Amino acid sequence: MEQKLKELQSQALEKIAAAANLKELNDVRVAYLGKKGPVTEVLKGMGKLSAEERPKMGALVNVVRETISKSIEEKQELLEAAAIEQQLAQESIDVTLPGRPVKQGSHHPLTRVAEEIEDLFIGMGYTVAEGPEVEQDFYNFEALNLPKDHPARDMQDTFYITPELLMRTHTSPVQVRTMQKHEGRGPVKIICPGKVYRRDSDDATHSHQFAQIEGLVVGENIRMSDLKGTLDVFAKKMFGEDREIRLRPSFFPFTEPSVEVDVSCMCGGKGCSICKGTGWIEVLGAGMVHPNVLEMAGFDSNKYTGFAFGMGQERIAMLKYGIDDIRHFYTNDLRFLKQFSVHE
Ligand code: FA5
Repeated sequence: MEQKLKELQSQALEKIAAAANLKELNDVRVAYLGKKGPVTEVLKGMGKLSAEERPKMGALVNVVRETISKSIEEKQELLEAAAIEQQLAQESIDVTLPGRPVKQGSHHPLTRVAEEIEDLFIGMGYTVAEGPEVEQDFYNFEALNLPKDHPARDMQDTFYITPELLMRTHTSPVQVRTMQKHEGRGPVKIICPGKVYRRDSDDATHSHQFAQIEGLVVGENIRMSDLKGTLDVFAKKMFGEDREIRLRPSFFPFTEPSVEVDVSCMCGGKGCSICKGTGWIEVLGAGMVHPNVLEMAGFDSNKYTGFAFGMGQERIAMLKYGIDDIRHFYTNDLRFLKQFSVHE
């Protein structure tokens, strides 16, 4: 029996030494020290021994059991330490590695242009006014000298919601609303940025939804020369000090006289593909506010005069940045948008 116990001990110690991880070590513990293990079996056989042999054998079993247990404990400590080492090695952080770049968003080119135009006019004493995109026929047309069935309504093909309610086709209704609020007392000096809608077919220069910025100044002794000077400052600040403007006679029902305003092309007048060889690029419509519009909004047209102008934000951005298709603004192609990022 003594011999058997010694064999068991040396077998167990060998297996403990060979255990590669905590699970294998636990298997050894269960196999040798568990209730059904060989050491327990030996203990069970003690009853057959003589009274002298029993204590000697009992002491030997205890020694074997303790030796195996101790060896398991030592090995367990070693394995646990190794496991911690391994975990630390796996989870270690190299603080000297370069950081991953954080992708930063940026303002949309249209927002940038709108803010630039707004800042420019705020700097000249204008305030920003806003109004609803779903507008009454009265404000969008009638109060702007465009009664029902007026042929000039065809100039702006309209999305109607009901016969009296529509998606505004321009930001001019905000001018009417603001003038009404002034209750006949000047001066009024506002710009109105915002989205507008027209039943235009989408192409390189047209969109069914686009953004306008309109300006309105009403006061005593406001003249056409004030309009011209204001737009000259606008063109130079927006496109460059060397740019000039020219006014061509035009027609809008709400202004009289009315003009189309061109800015000299970046080619310096030689003629290029952008100005189609003319040296000039059309940028906005403008004019002196029609007396009927002033009167309908509650202003005395004998005392007050005013000028107004309206431009498409996309067209201004296209000119400023040399963009050849208005649809780039709406298709959200990151390759396009990133070119306007100030971060990258
Ligand atoms: C008007 O909307 C007038 N309310 C502007 C105005 C205001 C004139 C005050 C006089 C006094 P017009 O329909 O031309 O005018 O539009 C103004 C600008 O909007 C155009 O010069 C153009 O830049 C832009 N625009 C017009 N239609 C579209 C479209 N479908 N897509 C993109 N931009 C457009």
